[in-house]
Amino acid sequence: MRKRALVTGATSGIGEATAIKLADLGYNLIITGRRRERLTTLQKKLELKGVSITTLAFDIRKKQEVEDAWNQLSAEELKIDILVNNAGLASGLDPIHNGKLDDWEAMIDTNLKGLLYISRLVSPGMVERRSGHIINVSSIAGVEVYANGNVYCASKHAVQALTKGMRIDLLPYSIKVSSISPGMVDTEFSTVRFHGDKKKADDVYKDLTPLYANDVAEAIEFIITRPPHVNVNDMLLMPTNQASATCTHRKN
Ligand code: NDP
Ligand code: 8X3
Repeated sequence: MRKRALVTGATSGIGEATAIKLADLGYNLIITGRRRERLTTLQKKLELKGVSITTLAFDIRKKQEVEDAWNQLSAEELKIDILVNNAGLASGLDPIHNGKLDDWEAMIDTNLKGLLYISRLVSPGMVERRSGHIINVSSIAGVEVYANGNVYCASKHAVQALTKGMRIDLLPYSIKVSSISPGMVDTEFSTVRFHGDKKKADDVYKDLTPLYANDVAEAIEFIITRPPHVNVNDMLLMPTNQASATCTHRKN
């Protein structure tokens, strides 16, 4: 029987690439995000690979929406082997004294509370079955702090702490918990961070070769294909042109 994975934030970037990778590996999938049409388009594309795809459109910040979506799943669909907690964003890049409360709430509610809502729903089934693997998409921002990254970095540091906490709590049930911490990945991330300012977003990746979403999906493939006795606790994955959160090598 095919295994099933749930990928949050599959409507673009790392989540979409991971969903494609998991479908190629033969996983049935539950894919989530707010943009319903994108989920449907991806569903049609992935079903051609012969796997079963369930789409759930909800705003992960809204506890009731998450629970209502979860309650739509069949008993079969509730058996989730792999959870990829990927949905997340940076909103704004301002010093702490100028930060926008709406940006801060969006990041904390999505990156932290959203991840918790989903994990709270999925993990009891894993505990019951004594198996499963949770992969939290963290960031170099969960390892380092950079100027004006304050709340985004705090949210990803919290993801790192939660990953460690989950690993300890789920240890008796043979459930693996991993995080992956990428540096710059060219997705919609920077366009979202700069509230749609494409020029500012493009400048982030200017004159260097960033990671692409598929690079992260391939790393997630590595993490989930280790033998049962091996767990990757955290994988820090950087572009060759980036040595740390703030140290990049640009061609010009
Ligand atoms: P994208 O903006 O391309 O993708 C973000 C995904 O998260 C989308 O599918 C989006 O779906 C979903 N999402 C965001 N907010 C919500 C919400 N409120 N409810 C439901 N889904 C939501 O960015 P990335 O692929 O780059 O980001 C994926 C993860 O990777 C994030 O956690 C990010 O912090 C992390 N990351 C990114 C890096 C980068 O440089 N790009 C580097 C390190 C980590 P929709 O809008 O349809 O709701
Ligand atoms: C995204 C990468 O460097 O903008 O998490 O924090 S960075």
